[in-house]
Amino acid sequence: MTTAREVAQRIVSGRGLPEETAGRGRAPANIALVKYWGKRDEELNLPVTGSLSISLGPLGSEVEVSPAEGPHDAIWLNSAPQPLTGVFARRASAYLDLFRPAPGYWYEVKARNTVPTAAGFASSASGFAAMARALDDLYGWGLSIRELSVLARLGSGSAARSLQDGFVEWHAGSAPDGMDSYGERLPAEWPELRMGAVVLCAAEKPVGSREGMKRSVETCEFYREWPGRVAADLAALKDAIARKDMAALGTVTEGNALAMHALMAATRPPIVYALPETVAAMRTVWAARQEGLPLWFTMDAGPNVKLLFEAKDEARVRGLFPGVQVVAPFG
Ligand code: 2P0
Repeated sequence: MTTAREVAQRIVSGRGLPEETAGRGRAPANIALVKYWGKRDEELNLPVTGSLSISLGPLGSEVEVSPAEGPHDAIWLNSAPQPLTGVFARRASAYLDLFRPAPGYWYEVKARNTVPTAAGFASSASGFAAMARALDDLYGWGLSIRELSVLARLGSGSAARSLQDGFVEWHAGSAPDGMDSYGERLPAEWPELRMGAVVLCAAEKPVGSREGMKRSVETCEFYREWPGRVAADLAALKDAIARKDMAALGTVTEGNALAMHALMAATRPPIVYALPETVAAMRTVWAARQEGLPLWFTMDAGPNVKLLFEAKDEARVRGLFPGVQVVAPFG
């Protein structure tokens, strides 16, 4: 048995009701303000550091899981059957392997993203969080948010942060089995906060984040500085959130993203996700801020830019970035 299956079975065995005909779950996408980049355990997706994200409310994933006839899983994404050899179906089936009651037991999975595909918010995080919820519903396990977060993490690290709305901190934990590595919501509301997605390039990224972060841990000589930087950024960000200090939140968020991209650039071979358009967008933000607009950005493992600002400044932000898709994380 793999370690991941052993951990999953430890959480769910002995629980549950007779299987339903289908289980359903939904989960929000999340954008990290302090980023996750690097694992201490690749099979269990255990991170080197904690991270902190904001969930995107209704934007995310919905998943329905039901037992199937076989002789293989049937995986659907946005109403389209997925080829079994494709990345999406292979990752979904590998995740289902953690839960099958017996070998040769098959599932049908219908996944739907409630994020416009080109919005730049799509991620595996909401998909695996919704899948964990759908399995919990199918089997009636009645798991806690913390247990669901651990299960979702086994599918994708950042999925640990997609079980709740609002600000969610993923505790790195230290246990070898990862039972203390889960997402927890901060007791904070910030209704005026807005996040904007600026899509600059929808093409597939040259290096996936799974491969990229592994490469950084192994070859980037500055990686040893990263845990200390993240610890300081997490403390400063939690303080900014508690005080609803937009400038402090923006400063920490933008600086942390740039530090992560510096790590990527110093990885061997180097990983540079920014395109000329990315740098131009960054300069637009800096110039606007110089002129008094409280606007900051963050970037993930790709060339697109996400903006952070407050509702009162939305019109000015739209003026600068006409195609921006704006989300109100607190509804
Ligand atoms: C994050 N990223 O904190 C960071 C910032 C990308 C850059 O989490 O291998 O898809 O499934 O654990 O969660 C993307 O990594 O990686 C990610 P796995 P995941 O949002």
